[in-house]
Order: sequence, then C-alpha cells, then structure tokens
Amino acid sequence: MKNRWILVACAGTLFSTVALAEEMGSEQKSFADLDADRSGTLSVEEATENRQLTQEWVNLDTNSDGLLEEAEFSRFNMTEVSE
Ligand SMILES: [Ca+2]
Repeated sequence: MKNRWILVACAGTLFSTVALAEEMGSEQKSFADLDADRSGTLSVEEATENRQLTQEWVNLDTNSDGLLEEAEFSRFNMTEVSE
C-alpha cells in the first residue's frame, strides 16, 4: 500500500516535470518560429503560442500597430534573460 503511494507521487512529479519542460520549450521559440506566415511581423494570433509574450504584448508593441516587428520582439528576449 505504501509503495503504491510512492509510485503515485513519482508519477505526479514526472508529469509536472514534463509539463514544465514543454512550457519552457514553447517559451524559447524564436521570432522566425512564431512568424507562421513569414510576414516579418508577429500578429496577436501568432503570439498566442507563447503565453509570456501575450502577457507582455502591450509593453512590447511600442508603436501600437498590433504587430510585433523583430526589433520589438528582441526586447522581449532581453526582458526574459534579465528576469
Ligand atoms: Ca508593433
């Protein structure tokens, strides 16, 4: 009985580790990866893949045109590193 609980606990840890790894992987997508239509800018729809990018969107879209250019996106990468 005790072993069973240890197994459940281990499985839970494993699942949360996998989930975290997947989340971190998605956060590290490059501008080119996110720019699905190769327009040279990121739309809100393209940015939804990256939750943190979506959260920072208002701060990053400095010219408020609703799109992120590569220069604006590079500020997001710098923000991420400094945190
Ligand atoms: Ca913009």
